[in-house]
Amino acid sequence: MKSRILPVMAFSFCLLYVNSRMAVSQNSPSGMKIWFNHPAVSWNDALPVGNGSLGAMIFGGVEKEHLELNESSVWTGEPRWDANPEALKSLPEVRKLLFRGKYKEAEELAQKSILGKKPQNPAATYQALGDIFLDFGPQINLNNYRRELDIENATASVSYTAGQVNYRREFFSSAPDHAMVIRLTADKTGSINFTIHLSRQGNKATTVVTGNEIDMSEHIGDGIGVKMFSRLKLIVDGGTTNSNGDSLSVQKANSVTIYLTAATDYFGGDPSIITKSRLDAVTTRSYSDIRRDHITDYQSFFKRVELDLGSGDGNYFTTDARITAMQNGYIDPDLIELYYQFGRYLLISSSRPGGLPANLQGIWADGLQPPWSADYHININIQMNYWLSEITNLDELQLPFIDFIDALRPDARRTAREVYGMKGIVAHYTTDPWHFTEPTGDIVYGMWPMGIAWSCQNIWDHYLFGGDKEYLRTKSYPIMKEASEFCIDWLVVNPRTGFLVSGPSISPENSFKIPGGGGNASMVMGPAMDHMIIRDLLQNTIQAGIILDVDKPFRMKMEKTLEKLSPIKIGSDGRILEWPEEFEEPEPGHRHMSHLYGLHPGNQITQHTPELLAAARKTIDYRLANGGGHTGWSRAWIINFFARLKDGEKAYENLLALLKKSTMNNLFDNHPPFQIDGNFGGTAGITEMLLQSHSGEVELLPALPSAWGKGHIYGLMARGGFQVDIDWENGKLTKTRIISKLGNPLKLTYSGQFIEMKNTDKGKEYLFGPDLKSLK
Ligand code: FUC
Repeated sequence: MKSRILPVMAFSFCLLYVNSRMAVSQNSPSGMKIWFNHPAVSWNDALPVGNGSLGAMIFGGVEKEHLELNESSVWTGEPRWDANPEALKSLPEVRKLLFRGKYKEAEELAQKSILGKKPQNPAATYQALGDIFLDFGPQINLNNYRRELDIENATASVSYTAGQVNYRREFFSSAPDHAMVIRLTADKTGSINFTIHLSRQGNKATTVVTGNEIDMSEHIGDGIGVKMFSRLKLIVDGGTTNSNGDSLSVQKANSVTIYLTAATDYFGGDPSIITKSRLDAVTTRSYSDIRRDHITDYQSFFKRVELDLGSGDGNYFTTDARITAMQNGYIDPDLIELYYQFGRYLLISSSRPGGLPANLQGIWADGLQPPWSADYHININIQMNYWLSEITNLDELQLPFIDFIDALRPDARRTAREVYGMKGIVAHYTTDPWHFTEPTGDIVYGMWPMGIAWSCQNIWDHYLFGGDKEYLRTKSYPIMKEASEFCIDWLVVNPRTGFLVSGPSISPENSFKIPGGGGNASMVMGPAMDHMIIRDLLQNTIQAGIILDVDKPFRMKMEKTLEKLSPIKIGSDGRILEWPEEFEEPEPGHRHMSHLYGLHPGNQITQHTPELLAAARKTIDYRLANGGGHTGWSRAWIINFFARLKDGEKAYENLLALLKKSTMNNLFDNHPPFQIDGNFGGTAGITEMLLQSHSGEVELLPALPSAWGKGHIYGLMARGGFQVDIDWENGKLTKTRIISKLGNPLKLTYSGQFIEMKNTDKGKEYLFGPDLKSLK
């Protein structure tokens, strides 16, 4: 494989290199392409495509191509009730012990009598759908190899020259046609020869070859799980096709198009029928029509936002080279643009209305037992998955998350009633497509009843950005109301302070040293984050009730509760208190920063609460000084924190750290292992640096770093239904265009300037200059 010599202009760029093999460039800028000059060395290096539910990781092997397939509902397990029958009667005792500071005793009792046990072996888990292997046999005189993902069109390709023939493979997963599509071409007729397999790890699937079709099915999880079915069909132009056992062989073809459809019985229906009707439909259409419709569909989401941060040489090099260069200090604004849009690409490819939400790995998981079962952790991870959806103009893509939380309600109502004897709905740190909500696992992560309450912040935002009152009435408000009902029943008076506190509960996954010795504990009466989440929830539910003009008595009850809810406290060292008392911290650089929820994604700590803002600053500086931000999602959250602290330099510094320390060569976020929340949180963080609207006004360029002297971002959304375009030069606003989608009043601020428009006209655009004076 011969590689291109480095263009002189990028010499300085290459000085940063240790590994010349990667220093391959091209004449045109990469733009919105992630590309490599070698096949994937592992799953983490492969390239993701997806249509919201059906996806693949493409490895790009020349002699042997591998696509690891995923379908978002391929889950083992089943609906179960694993609640601890002792919980209801043990709760008061646990609370008493905690109020008396008997942390160890309280945890032993709660672990034994409140937390249930989920079957661990096997645990319900998300699994890969299967694998497509294309065996092309030995290739000679290999040259010009290129593997790329074009996130402008959501298409991937592999191209190379072998034996004087130029070969090309194109891949995409079409949402309109519910099919994965692979197109093989060559610039010499009769040159395409390969054998194709469709298989599944674990060797329990049944594969049947009929004509030019391979069908694969399995009732996964040894019958405890979904029934899955997938169909692969070849449309071959020229040459011959033969079946040999469980594979098909194609000889001397001019071109081949491969279609794959897949489904499970998770949403009901017979997957063999669903896949057949989809396959029959797509194979009657021409490849060019299918490709055109796929791109049109995808771009209807992608093209809504455009980011330009200026340009550099890095744009001409392979993506892995650029990541290495950035790790060596090279500044590559185009790579940040690519990373930004990759976050949006991943959401469009892993979350579509009517489907399951993006899980811990979106839809892309390797094998039959991915980390954390690639489930739905709702103690930061899935909420973070959707932080970018509204602000980067992809609001429809949040609907699967809201539908999912809605679907938890029957179980969540039972958990509230039977585990705690309370009204409303409750869920804990994680769940899965079987919708379990009861408290399980270990205290340090399991004894936390705020999963749904937190998710309601995303749900309320969907209304604030879109203004869809009917959706609020029929979907969002009912969820928020029931979540509020639980929180009101859950809160108890702290006999020492008289305030209402939440507990037994934890500051997610963090511990403290028990005063006076006795080791570490994590469960208390009154972790700061719970109160911030509950304050948000009740305030938002009251607002929603006012907008819908419903439930006045219940609103008053919520008001009363808010008056007595334990306030945010600042400790003697000026930091926000994470727990009710100033405990020593065994892990001061802990990845979770739950007590900063009020700064982000909440809006209780803003420029309008300067004392709390200063305390939040101290809190984040302390975390970072002790090694904080060491997981991808944790670093992504820190970018959002510094954006909300209006510190563009620190936000930028942490963005570079995210790319240098927690991003793989294919731009996947690295927890480690691969975890998608960091990608989504990173894109949300960049957006928060350029536009904010959480504290009652639309704020332009709140945290613009000096590194981004000139640029623009178009098509962002702000609460109140404002679409915002921003241009800047020399680090200063030059102009902004604001379209009022809902006709709401507009409060606009930039660099200390402020204007207010008591009325805006629905659909009308408003242009403002750097002084916020109207340009019209
Ligand atoms: C929470 C986090 C971990 C990981 C897991 C999926 O438990 O604390 O870091 O992200 O979710």
